Amino acid sequence: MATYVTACPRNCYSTCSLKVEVEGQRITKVEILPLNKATPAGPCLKGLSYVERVHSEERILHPLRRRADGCFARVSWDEALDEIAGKLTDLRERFGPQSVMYYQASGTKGLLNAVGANFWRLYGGYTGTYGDLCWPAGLEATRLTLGDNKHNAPWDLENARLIVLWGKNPAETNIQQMLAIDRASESGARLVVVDPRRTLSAERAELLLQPRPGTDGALALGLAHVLVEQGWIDEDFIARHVKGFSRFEELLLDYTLDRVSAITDVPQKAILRLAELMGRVKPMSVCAGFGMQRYTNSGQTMRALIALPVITGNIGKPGAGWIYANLQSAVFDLVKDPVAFFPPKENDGIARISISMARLGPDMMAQQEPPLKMAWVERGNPIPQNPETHSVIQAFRSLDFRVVVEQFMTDTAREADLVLPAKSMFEQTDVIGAYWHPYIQLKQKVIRPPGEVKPESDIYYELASRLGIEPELLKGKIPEPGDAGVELYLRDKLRPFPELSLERLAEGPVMAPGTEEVAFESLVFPTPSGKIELFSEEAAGRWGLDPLPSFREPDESLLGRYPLYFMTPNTKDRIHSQFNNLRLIRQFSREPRLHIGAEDALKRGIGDGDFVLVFNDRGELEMKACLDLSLKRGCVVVTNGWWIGDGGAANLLSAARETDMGYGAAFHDNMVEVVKMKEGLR
Ligand SMILES: Nc1nc2c(c(=O)[nH]1)N[C@H]1C(S)=C(S)[C@@H](COP(=O)(O)OP(=O)(O)OC[C@H]3O[C@@H](n4cnc5c(=O)[nH]c(N)nc54)[C@H](O)[C@@H]3O)O[C@H]1N2
Ligand SMILES: Nc1nc2c(c(=O)[nH]1)N[C@H]1C(S)=C(S)[C@@H](COP(=O)(O)OP(=O)(O)OC[C@H]3O[C@@H](n4cnc5c(=O)[nH]c(N)nc54)[C@H](O)[C@@H]3O)O[C@H]1N2
Ligand SMILES: [Mo]
Repeated sequence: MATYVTACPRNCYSTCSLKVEVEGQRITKVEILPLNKATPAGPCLKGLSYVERVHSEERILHPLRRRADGCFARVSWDEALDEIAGKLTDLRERFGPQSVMYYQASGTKGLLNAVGANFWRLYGGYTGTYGDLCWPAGLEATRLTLGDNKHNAPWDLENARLIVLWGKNPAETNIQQMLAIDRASESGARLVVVDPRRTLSAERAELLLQPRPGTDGALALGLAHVLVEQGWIDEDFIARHVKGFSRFEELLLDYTLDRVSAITDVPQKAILRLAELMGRVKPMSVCAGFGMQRYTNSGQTMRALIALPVITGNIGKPGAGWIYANLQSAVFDLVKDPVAFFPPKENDGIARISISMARLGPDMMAQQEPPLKMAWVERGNPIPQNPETHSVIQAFRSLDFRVVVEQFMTDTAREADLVLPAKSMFEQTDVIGAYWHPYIQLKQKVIRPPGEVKPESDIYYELASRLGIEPELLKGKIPEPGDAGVELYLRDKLRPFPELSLERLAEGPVMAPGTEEVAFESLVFPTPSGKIELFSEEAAGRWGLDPLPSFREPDESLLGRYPLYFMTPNTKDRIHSQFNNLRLIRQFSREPRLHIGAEDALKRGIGDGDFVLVFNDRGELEMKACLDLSLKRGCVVVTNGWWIGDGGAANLLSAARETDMGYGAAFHDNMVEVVKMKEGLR
């Protein structure tokens, strides 16, 4: 038996350091490696299920070709790669390289992910995507306000005396943050949650505010109104470091307690209580999740939220801050997010067309000159995960040729002509960062890829040689197949950072060079004015928005066509569409359920376990109802990530729509009706 140090590369805050035990070519145990100060305990349920996931009999181990009858049959790598190279050559000649779409998403972190784009550039260009499904409205709001996306180290939360979890549910999505919250609570810190659902994270909170979805901007402005009125602000901090406070103060006049209470459906008393805590208890950390930044008004919402730690002077101090995204470990990126998500400039030297991640389906179908003919998908499952699933399916079906690189037969892989088997996290070495803690980590290869699995970098290398691309051109861009090639590639990327040698990383996590454990401690803000910008000309210039973070009702509730907010949060049982096919996970999460409150259920004659139809004008889902007293009236919930075959693919109901800034996806701006299915319909 051998033990290795590695790290989990899933798209998750925690990005845990792990220790794995290996016997022969089998992973036998996955444990936490407590050297990472942010992830001292764990692993989560998914971490425990890796033992099953890697060796699952459902894993795709060979290239598969769709036959004329629609079934998949095993083909050799030579057949698969020859066919792809033939298509690529033909399409480039007839329509140009941009007739091929390269789609990649959040399946795994790593420096080697860049190899894909390197290949497609060498191919001569491609159609790519801009924006992101996850968090860019909040990233852009933070960049506009504070100048940079960074926050205090996760363990610093213990120093907070007031913790506000706003639209974040770490008990399910960032379990180690709950450890810091526990330690803070033991020494007397106060905990408040703002979420339309009474989440697992709210169990220990002294106060839960349940705003109507999408109205958090108004709530934040109402809180700021009370803070200013009561003099609970840090005037000295504001005078030195804040731009636009007097105009912000004027804006607040409109957000009186009674108006805000009416908009948000939060009792005035609760708003006053939270304002008083924010005004009197210091230091305060506002831990903002991603929930409220996936609406059509989200960027402005997030700007209004950031104003709360700003006007109370809770920036640049231990235990304080705006805890949203910590990109301090993104040292390898030349431009830090969110700018990285913006559409590439016309003249960036690469013949590239870029379409919106949020409007993937409609934009794929709308593309002309050249029209899309082929798609290559890796590290993503866009059919259930991108908005407007039916249009994504239609767009994929309208192509001539589809390649999906996958570990499992997902909804997207099922649409492919060729499915290529993908590596797991244990089968190729890579270097990964994180977006919550500041560590850089080595994700080690600890077993050989099973069956005929090849890492993407090998697949690209072999395709490149089939396309006649000179090996000279691949240097530093696509590693030679095999471990030595990968090592060379990684050493090259690490060269500018002597503290990040592969040897050092093999011992455990290393804090990124230049990490500030207390972010913005120097009170330098890289905004145009050098100050924190509550008034942002860039917000107006770039996004056509009010330079102040004024509140606007989200599109769908403005329309008022359907009565129920359709919420699709994450769950402890999955990372988005991954893990749910495993036996361990199925024991916790067998089938999708429509969670609905008692009042909304009674009104519709729905009982617990009844089959219901959830619908709007974009689609419908059929599933069992689960009566749930933790929900705000008017809200129903299906966790996202179910596959179409499970009957719970939430994006069948969402609209392909962008957020007001940052090119995010406004999935959550989604309203539905629910009816009980008539007996006999099932
Ligand atoms: N176990 C697990 N962990 C994960 C993931 C996972 O899928 N599973 N995914 C990872 C990824 S990629 C992400 S992006 C993060 C997400 O991490 P979180 O942001 O913590 O999770 P979400 O479920 O997206 O949203 C958080 C909360 O926002 C609430 N919410 C929705 N709309 C509103 C609103 O209008 N106002 C307010 N105040 N709250 C609202 C939801 O009820 C939910 O409880 O988690 C990461 N960690
Ligand atoms: N309605 C609704 N929709 C949402 C959300 C929501 O809250 N509500 N959340 C959104 C968010 S925050 C996110 S981040 C996205 C996530 O959506 P995606 O980025 O599409 O992520 P996953 O669903 O995790 O799918 C990743 C796929 O990558 C595969 N994979 C894993 N490792 C590798 C690898 O090394 N190589 C290859 N080739 N494949 C690999 C996995 O098997 C999996 O099928 O979903 C978004 N969709
Ligand atoms: Mo995400």
